[in-house]
Amino acid sequence: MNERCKGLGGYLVEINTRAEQTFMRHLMYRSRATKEIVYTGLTDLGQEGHFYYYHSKKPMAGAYFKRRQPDNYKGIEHCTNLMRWGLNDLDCHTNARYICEVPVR
Ligand SMILES: [Ca+2]
Ligand SMILES: [Ca+2]
Repeated sequence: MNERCKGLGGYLVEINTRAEQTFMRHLMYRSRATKEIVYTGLTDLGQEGHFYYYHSKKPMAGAYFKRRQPDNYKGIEHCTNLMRWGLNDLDCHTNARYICEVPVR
């Protein structure tokens, strides 16, 4: 999915502030994607429990998880999806949509 974002000149979205996360969530709900699973660019693929932005490799800052997440359910949840009350970690092989962030030139 990050490759698809690269094709657009961007990368998987990096949520850097609570306001940005709220904005993303509103976009998602406005597009009626409420039932959709939508990936963000946060992952802990490098080291379990240490979430970072897939594109910039910087540690997670500003974004927030929902209650009781991340739970690394079944030990295979290393990607994240945007939910109403915060982020959730989920299996990176989940068939889902994703948000690309494209810098303005
Ligand atoms: Ca994990
Ligand atoms: Ca989870």
